[in-house]
Amino acid sequence: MRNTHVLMPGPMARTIVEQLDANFTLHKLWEAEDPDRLIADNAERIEAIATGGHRSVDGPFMQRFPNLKIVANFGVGYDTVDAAWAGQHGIYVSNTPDVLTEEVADTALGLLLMTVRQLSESERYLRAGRWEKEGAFALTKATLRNRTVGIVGLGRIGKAIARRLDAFRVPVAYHGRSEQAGVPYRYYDDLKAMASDVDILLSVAPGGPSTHHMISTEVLDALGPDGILVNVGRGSVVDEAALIAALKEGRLMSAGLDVFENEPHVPAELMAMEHVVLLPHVGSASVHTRQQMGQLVVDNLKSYFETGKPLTPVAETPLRD
Ligand code: NAP
Ligand code: 8YV
Repeated sequence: MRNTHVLMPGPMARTIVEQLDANFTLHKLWEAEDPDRLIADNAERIEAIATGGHRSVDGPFMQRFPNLKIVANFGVGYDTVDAAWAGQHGIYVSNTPDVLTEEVADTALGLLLMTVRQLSESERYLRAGRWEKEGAFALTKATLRNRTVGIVGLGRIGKAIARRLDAFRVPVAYHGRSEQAGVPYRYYDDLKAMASDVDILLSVAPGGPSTHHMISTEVLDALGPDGILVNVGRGSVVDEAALIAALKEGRLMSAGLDVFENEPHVPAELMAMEHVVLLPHVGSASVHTRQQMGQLVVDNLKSYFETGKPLTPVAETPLRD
């Protein structure tokens, strides 16, 4: 494999870089003085791309490498890779499912509780010395008691979130393109109908054209003035301008967001809202889980070049015989 050339467009975790450096001929595009020259000089040789999901790996980019065989994505979400184009051109795309599921579900529950009970705001109140000077923090209007959560995208992570909510004795409903077998939760084929019936909408749906702005003004208005939106999926799923307007106008009570439309930019209007909880895309961000994700990126590449098959190809590029 030492003669196999791998392109890394942007920086990735040290363990990935070290292992790829040890096993392959690795080209670090972001370190090149002249990236276009590096690509032109090595285009024929490059057979794999390892990407952290921060740079778009689209058709025109992949097309520059005539012998490209596989794109290994760090992250279960691969909306920055044009997997459909890759599939049509016989190129595998792999992602990092399962190894992050429980971590992201933990984060989702943390964010849900922080939002419902205004825990960030109440901690800031204490740290500002206001508890001593002004007395107890105001009672929160929201609660998880007698409330229902509607999950958008009951996949691997959605199911792990639902299991946690079962333990909290919070009823769960869900929306997706198809009904899931063997789950006890109520299915809605219509997102707006689910939003009207639940108190909290929790999105863990993937990004990409099919989910773009799926959580719209209409859906937020169906959730209503006592409603709360939590998003740990992708920022593009929510119409962020519509969300800001709904929060400002009191048509929605609050939001807890780990993901944004234009990361790492977070709109100033959201920053100014004390009760809204904003996290910097930390769903999977523990040393333990990021190491497992990084190892799976390396193992996908090694498996492909040893056996002809990656370990975890995405749906658009299924295993071939
Ligand atoms: P998964 O198992 O593939 O689940 C995705 C779910 O979304 C499925 O239930 C799917 O159901 C549903 N879905 C897909 N397209 C849809 C559409 N157009 N409309 C409605 N529902 C749709 O993926 P996962 O492992 O749970 O990960 C889910 C997503 O979480 C990732 O794609 C990523 O974007 C995000 N994520 C975020 C973080 C973070 O740090 N915040 C970390 C990891 C993952 P149907 O096929 O039935 O529609
Ligand atoms: C990562 C994620 O932080 O797996 C995903 O889809 O969103 C996160 O686990 C991200 O992919 C790293 O770029």
